[in-house]
Amino acid sequence: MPLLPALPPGLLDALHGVLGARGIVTDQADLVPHLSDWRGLYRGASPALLRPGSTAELAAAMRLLHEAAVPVVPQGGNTSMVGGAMPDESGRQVILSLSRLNRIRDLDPVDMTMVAEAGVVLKTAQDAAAAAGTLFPLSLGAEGTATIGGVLSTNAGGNTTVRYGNARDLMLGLEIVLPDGGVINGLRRLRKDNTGYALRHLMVGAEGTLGIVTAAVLRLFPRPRAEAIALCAVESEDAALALFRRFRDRDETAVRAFEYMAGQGMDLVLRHVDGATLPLSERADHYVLVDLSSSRPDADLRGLMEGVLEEALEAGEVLDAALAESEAQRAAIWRLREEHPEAQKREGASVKNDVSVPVSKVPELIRRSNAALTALIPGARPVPFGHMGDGNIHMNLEQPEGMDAGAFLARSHDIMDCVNAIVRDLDGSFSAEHGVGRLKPDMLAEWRGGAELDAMRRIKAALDPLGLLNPGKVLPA
Ligand code: FAD
Ligand code: 2HG
Ligand code: ZN
Repeated sequence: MPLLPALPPGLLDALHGVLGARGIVTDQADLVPHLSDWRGLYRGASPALLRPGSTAELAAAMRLLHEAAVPVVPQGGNTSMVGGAMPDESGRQVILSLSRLNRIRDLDPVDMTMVAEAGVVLKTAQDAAAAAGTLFPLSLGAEGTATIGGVLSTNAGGNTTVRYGNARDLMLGLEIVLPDGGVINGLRRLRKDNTGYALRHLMVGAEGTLGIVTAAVLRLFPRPRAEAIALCAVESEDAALALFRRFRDRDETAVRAFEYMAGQGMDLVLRHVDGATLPLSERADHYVLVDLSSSRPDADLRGLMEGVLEEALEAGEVLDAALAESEAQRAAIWRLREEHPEAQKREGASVKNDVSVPVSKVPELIRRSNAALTALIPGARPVPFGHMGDGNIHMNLEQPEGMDAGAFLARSHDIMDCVNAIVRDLDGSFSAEHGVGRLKPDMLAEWRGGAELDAMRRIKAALDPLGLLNPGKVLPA
């Protein structure tokens, strides 16, 4: 296959000139991991992967690509659940990897800020914060691979949104390279900064369609000095919500995560994940993981946990509970939750619905969706789980045992429509935290049509008039 078939002659040499040999990959064998996504939904083609080593190199490369009108797909850890970082099949779209922009430029425990480049892996940022005696609280299953650029560009949520907010809430400033190579140096570590339009917030959640995030000022928090974690079997979805309210009413600031898991999903984890065991006396249809933390060393979180669970046991909401007694038990309980996506994948084909509703409506969402989905595809297995404390449930559906995976996936749109109809009825959203990507632009058109979509299109046209940044993502064609 000829190299860079679709790139104008001379561009490759010019890119070599600004990026150097390490900064450009054209060998198709080396591109393979960048051409398919975690879910296996898409397989793209690309003439080249660019790996700039600095913001200046990236800006120079963007200028060249802009002059040549070559489309660019930004890619961080490539853990997108909606094909956001995938090039299309045309072979014309260049992939821009931020992997070499991986320095933590600064960490200030007085300002409680960290300046991290886009390619810093989320876990590395968490570890750097911890090493400085602080906390960077964003936490999600893909944190060993997902990057700071990716989590900001998707406005990722994860497990701790209930307490710390989502990625947007954890960002104070951004360095951005625009589609024409212009650089916005907005790395201000200010809590107050009302200077014109907040362009930094426009980039968060834009999924690489408006600009490239090259570095960010992130907020840090005091590190936890007391923790208590429990896995509970609960009587129903309503009981799970009632338990959340009990904790919140007692001490709102203590709840770091409150995660719901259906029995079906836990069964899959226990079946597919090596060493996974249930620390409860028997299987249940509903579980919650309660994670409490405080920066006060004298906070009696164990007392809080035991007190609330006792009340909930008496009320019949909680059926059984296991409190972690050690770091190993804490990790084992979290593993039961975090392995849900992998266990579902190992079981077979599944369709994901990353939806949110007002917290009060989560039980109704789960109950109605379960009923509607099993009526739609008899034998299919609803696997709702996720971030109950912030209203975001992954209302996923696992294929019926023995059904052909292709035949099941052919029903994907029916399945998503089925859940979305309920979500709409409950005043929710079709994309809570994973984004729109390549999978859901049609939904965006349907849900956010009229003036809202029109305003989005005008913003896109103003910042990227040639439509070169991540084409085919977020906005419908
Ligand atoms: P990528 O997948 O590489 O890219 C995501 C999007 O951002 C793409 O549109 C890409 O073009 C754009 N992009 C990437 N970097 C930049 C940049 N520097 N500038 C501009 N645009 C950029 N998500 C959650 O919110 N909560 C979860 O709990 C969660 N759990 C997950 C668990 C698993 C097992 C997996 C596989 C994924 C999970 N995700 C979750 C989804 C995913 O991890 C997040 O969307 C994450 O933010 C993506 O980061 P990334 O670096 O992999 O980005
Ligand atoms: C999680 O919360 C992720 O584990 C992935 O957002 C959800 O697999 C999913 O649907
Ligand atoms: Zn999630």
